[in-house]
Amino acid sequence: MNNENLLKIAKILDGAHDIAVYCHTNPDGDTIACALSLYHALVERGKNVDLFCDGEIPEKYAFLQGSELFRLPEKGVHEVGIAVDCSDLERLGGASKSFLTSKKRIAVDHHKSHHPFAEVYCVDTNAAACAEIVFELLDSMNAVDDVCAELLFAGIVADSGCFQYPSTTAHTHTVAARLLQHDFDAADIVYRVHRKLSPAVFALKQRVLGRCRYFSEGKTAIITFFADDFAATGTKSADTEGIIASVIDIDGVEVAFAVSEVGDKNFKVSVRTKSYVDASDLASVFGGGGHERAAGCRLNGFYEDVVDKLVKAANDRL
Ligand SMILES: [Mn+2]
Repeated sequence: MNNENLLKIAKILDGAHDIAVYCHTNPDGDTIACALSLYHALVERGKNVDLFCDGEIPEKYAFLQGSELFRLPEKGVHEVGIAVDCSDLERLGGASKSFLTSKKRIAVDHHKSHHPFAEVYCVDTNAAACAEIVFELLDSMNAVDDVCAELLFAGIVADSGCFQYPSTTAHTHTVAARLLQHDFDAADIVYRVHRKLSPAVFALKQRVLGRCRYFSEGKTAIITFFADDFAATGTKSADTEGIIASVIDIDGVEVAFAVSEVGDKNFKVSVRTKSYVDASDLASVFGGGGHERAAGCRLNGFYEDVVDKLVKAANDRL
């Protein structure tokens, strides 16, 4: 991490009165937590702060203090604009114009694909969550209080899969340990951010996991979300998130596919691999991509043909 840039950012924020904080589109727990902790810390210091996000805050994050204060991007020039967890200008969506009108522009991010778009930026690609970097920033300003600690902890839990993804480092745990010295209910945050699910999503999970299919002598497993499943449970495609984790966790399974029927003969496929198959390479067979252990692609055709193609691609790599 570039501490010099972090100190520079702290100085700019300290000297400014009128600040706008920007999240990325389809906001996740990390970008929301970073923005809200900055908001809280800066307001505590008497700053005038606006929170902008081109997109709705997911219901699960509505409990975070200040989440109701996000507004859609609007006109108005701020002294300083700071974007959190955004890898490039496009990630700000409709808020990019507003960001560009800020007199001074700052970015704090942790994406490997970060493409510099701000005058002053701090990017640490080793951070499991952008919240780790925002912690360093606020800590250098002596601004981390109980509210900031709770928010930043939520951001880290969200982006590290509750300290489970390979991106989790000793530094992630060190920051978490510092945050846990504050007064907030960490177990409650873990429940709300990482484990909580609605009865509707539980019903969806129950239907779909009950029909899990095995191939390649148990090394490949496929679950399928048919349009009927969404209709019967009152859920939508976005609710499938995370369900595949239960499938790749099965002992012996090396490749897991979650196939979602998103249209007529149109399927969205999530790929997870356990130890030696490259998920992004597998997804690339069908024009998709992603990371080594998690990737995605889209396939058209009859359902059984889609399954055959996926199983064959998996077999070629097992
Ligand atoms: Mn992030």
